[in-house]
Parts: sequence; structure tokens; C-alpha cells
Amino acid sequence: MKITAENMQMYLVTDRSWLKPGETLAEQVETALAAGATCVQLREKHTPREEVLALARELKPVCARYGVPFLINDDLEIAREVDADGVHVGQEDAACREARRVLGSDKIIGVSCHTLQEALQAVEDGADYLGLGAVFATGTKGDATAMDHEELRRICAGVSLPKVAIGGISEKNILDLAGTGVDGVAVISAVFACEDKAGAVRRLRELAGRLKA
Ligand code: TZP
Ligand code: MG
Repeated sequence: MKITAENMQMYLVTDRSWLKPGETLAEQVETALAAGATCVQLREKHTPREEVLALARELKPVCARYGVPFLINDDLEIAREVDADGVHVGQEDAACREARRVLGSDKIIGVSCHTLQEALQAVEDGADYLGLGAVFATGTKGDATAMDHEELRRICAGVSLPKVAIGGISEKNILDLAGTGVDGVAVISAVFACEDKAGAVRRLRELAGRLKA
């Protein structure tokens, strides 16, 4: 599967710590997909690996039914075991090259970048898309600091791969990213913290469609 700028529009990153008793990640992801989510990344930092693997097995066919890329955060082995569409990796040494080596040329590899230098390196290492952020302050990722939007513009101007902004993005501030060059937004709390997840996805996707206008 190939990933495109359209897949960046309303990119959902999971965090099951927002679930209430009785709710399942699979049904919430399906709700988001039915409402127009364009990419799904399984990112569960507080869940034992065996459970992440089980979630991955459960989510993969759901995403496939909607024709939406299903990516795994960081864990190449889980991605391989469930035959996910790809992975999203950070700035760890050689993460992107290692992912390409393990997964091969057909899988999608996304890389988190915070500077133009990192972005150009990711291109050289064979990334398929870039995750850029945090673009705003966020309580969701403790070690994420908000990046300068001028650097965000420089990355977008300098790299032609699909690019998704992440970090602290909400319906209130998303349009502050208009004109930066990002193709869309990746969110956790803007969807998972919402009672009406379908509405949140629909509105964010509609707003994301105005970022490049
Ligand atoms: N990477 C940079 S910020 C972030 C990640 C995974 C957290 C995004 O969560 P939220 O709730 O959309 O700010
Ligand atoms: Mg990571």
C-alpha cells in the first residue's frame, strides 16, 4: 500500500487510556473510520506488548475494510507479525533505515521530525511520510516541546513527501496551521477525549481540507 497526502488529512493515533469501562478500541477506531479518518496508527505506550499485538490483530482488518493505512508505532516485530501496512518511528539512531531493512520496500514508513535537518535525513533514509511536531503544547506526550512554526514551514517547503502535523491540535487551533504546508493533522485527544468522536473526526477533516487552500 502507498501513502498519499490525502491519508495525512485526519490521521488518528490511538490511546486506549481514554476509553471508559465497556468501550473497546476497535469500536472507537471503527467509529472514526466511518466518520472519515484517513490513517490509523496504533500507539499504546502503557500496554503490555502481548496486548498491543492482540489489538493490532483486531484493528488491521477494520482499517482494511475502510481502505485506510494501518500503521504500528515503533514496534517492527508487531508490524511484521500482523502484516500491518507500515510503521511510524522516531528519531532513534537508524530507526528509519532499520525499518526499511526489516519491512522491505512495500511497507509504509513514517518518521517523526522536528527540524529540517532531521526531515532531509528521513528523506535520504527512505521515509514515505513525515510526522512533524509537536506543533502546539500538549499534555499527551510529556517530552514533546512545541516546535517553531517557521521551522515547520521550512520543512514543508523543503520536502515533497506527505507531511502530517501532530501535537496539541484541536478544532480551535487547527487553522493556525493553514499556509504552513502540512497536508493534514494527526490527533489523539482531539478525538479520544471527545464524547462525540464521529463529529470530532468529521469536523477536523473538514477543517484540515482548508489548510492548503
Ligand atoms: N508526538 C508528538 S506530540 C504527540 C505525539 C504522539 C501527542 C499527540 O497527542 P494530542 O492529544 O493530539 O496532543
Ligand atoms: Mg517512537
